[in-house]
Amino acid sequence: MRSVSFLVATRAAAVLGAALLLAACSASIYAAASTAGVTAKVLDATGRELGVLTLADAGAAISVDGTLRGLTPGVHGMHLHTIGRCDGASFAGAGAHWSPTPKQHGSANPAGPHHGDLMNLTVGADSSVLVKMSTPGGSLRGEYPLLDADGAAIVIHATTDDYKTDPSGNSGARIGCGVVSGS
Ligand SMILES: [Cu+2]
Ligand SMILES: [Zn+2]
Repeated sequence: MRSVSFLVATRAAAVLGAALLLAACSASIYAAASTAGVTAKVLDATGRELGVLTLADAGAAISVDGTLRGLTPGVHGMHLHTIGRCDGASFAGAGAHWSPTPKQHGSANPAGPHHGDLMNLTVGADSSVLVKMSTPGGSLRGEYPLLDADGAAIVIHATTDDYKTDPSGNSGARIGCGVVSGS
């Protein structure tokens, strides 16, 4: 009798252990799917890769991090645009700036900014720039989701964003584009 109840207890512990292992596995899969692996591979108009940027939820904002190379030295505007496409002449497929609320462009605009308005990139003489910034609001998939049905793209412009001229800060042509994607 003692040995039978010991056996039952052992089997129960084994089942419990398996259940905990399963729970741990599905929890880590869920975490990976919900918070990691959202990136944008940025290409120029000729299809040359400029770098990969990583996007992540950061409070009531989205962080954008990475390194870009092969850009013209100087200052370039950069924004999240509202459609996850980089096709068309001058990457027109990316659409306008991501703006889930009715705002105008720019942090220096009293009626702004768009959620997709980022800081200017200052590209050094070596043609590279370290990107470390965040959006003024929104989230990847929570409130004001960036990753809605039509996705999003990150766009780099030829010249400086003045942070106030609607709709795109007078930042010139679109010279780089990356579709935001991830599981
Ligand atoms: Cu833009
Ligand atoms: Zn804008």
